[in-house]
Amino acid sequence: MSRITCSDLSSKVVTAEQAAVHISHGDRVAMSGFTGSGYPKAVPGALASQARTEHEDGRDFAIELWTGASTAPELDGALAEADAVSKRLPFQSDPAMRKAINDGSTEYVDTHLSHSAQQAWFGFYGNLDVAVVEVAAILPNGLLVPGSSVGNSKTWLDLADKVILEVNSWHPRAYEGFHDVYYGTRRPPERLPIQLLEPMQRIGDPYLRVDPAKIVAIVETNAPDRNLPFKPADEDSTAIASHLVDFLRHEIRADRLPPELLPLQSGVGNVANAVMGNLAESEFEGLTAYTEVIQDGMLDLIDNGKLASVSATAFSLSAERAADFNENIESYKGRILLRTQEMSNHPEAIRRLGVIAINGMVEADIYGNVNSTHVMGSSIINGIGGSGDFARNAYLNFFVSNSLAKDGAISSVVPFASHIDHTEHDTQILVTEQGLADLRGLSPVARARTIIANCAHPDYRDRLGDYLDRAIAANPHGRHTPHLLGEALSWHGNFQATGRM
Ligand code: 0RQ
Repeated sequence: MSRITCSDLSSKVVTAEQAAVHISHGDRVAMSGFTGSGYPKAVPGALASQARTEHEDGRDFAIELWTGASTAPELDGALAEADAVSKRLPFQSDPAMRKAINDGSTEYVDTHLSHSAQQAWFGFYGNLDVAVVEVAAILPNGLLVPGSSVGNSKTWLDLADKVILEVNSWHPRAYEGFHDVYYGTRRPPERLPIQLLEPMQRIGDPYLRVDPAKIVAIVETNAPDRNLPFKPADEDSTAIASHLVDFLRHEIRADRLPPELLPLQSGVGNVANAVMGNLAESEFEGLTAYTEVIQDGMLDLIDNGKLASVSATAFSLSAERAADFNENIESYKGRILLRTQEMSNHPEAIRRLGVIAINGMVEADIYGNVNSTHVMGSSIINGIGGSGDFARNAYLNFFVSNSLAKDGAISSVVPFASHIDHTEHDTQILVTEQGLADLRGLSPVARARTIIANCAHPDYRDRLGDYLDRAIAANPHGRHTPHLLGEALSWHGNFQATGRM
């Protein structure tokens, strides 16, 4: 049965190539999609071909590209390879897009994921010309059923002058009822409190709305989401997960956490997935999650009954897990709710609910400043994503990483972070396979001693201790956060000069 049951809109169905013609050089184009889910599958490729033809004919063709978060090779990859993106925001993880950003051909505005929708509303990014949004179905009354992500789709549909819809029948039709789209957003000073008092509370509508007059094209597809495989948990990620879970037990014994914990947030990546795996084998019961992304590990926790419910904005599943979910979607109804990313990452909700946030990092310095985004201070990996939204507002926040990278040539604990996404004021608990540093309530030098002793790899521990001791000795009037300024970034310099820190 057709997924487009609105007779007024059926006449707008065209090919992806015909739809892409509505996008012009210089347009600001916002697309759906979050961590490889719910992004348009056909129009971006057609747009990339259009850009190549324009370039071959000697004309410029590039758009500004906004999304929810990361997408996939068919979107970020295709457009970056066609040299068709002048500016990108708010988050990406595609190798071709990353290369274009790092070689300076695409500008990148790396934004907190809770900020992107409101900053677009405030007009900080300029007028939005076109929205390209994937959905699972269009209802007879013109309302839209989202698929595997909500992300920023609501805002893009509201703000864009023109709308192109992709209706993807790969998403189960039974997605109807899995979403909560908040329509109470106002600009200051008219803003109201967000009345979200528990993770699964509905505060919006199950559907996306769109003004039918703005719809210029509808494209039908049947194509899977990106679906990345996960590495099986290795010794290091298992060690990180077990330090973290032991710490949660310790907090329960100290009466700082209830036995069913507080709502969990888990970032993207293999370590985050391994932590969920460890929880699945633990004694915890009745857990909840208020997070951005649902990875395989969270579905496993639901399946084995440990996790009662999850509020998120998107899935990010392996191909096998996505196929299994699509087949058994009915059994998850009422236990999974997908919200706009404005709400899944809302500081007010995160702080009120008391979320426990777990995110990956690239490196931390001895004082606890965390770099989540840049290699050697200059090259972006992905972006800050939601890590800042959650870390600053969480009840407890953890940053996790191996203590070494690149076969031991790099220490992930350094004298000074080469780029700072989360300042020492925001980071509470660092975890590596070596151990866990609880920084709550510690002054900078005490934090440094704890991080060096508990998290740094033994190969680098003595040198970090020596740096700290010499920094204290050299700064008789600067012993609060002492540094040797000429040496603070020398470890990164060593790596660039010799291939080892
Ligand atoms: O590079 O693949 O070339 O070897 O960085 O590192 O160890 O695989 O770690 O997959 O957990 O990702 C911070 C990137 C960690 C991720 C980051 C190199 C390492 C490897 C990846 P290779 P790992 P993970 C909610 C939360 C920001 C967004 C976020 C991230 C690559 O967690 O993007 O938190 N976070 N969102 O070799 C140089 C170091 C390094 C290093 C690792 N110290 N120096 N390179 N690498 N440490 C979700 C969303 O917001 C959508």
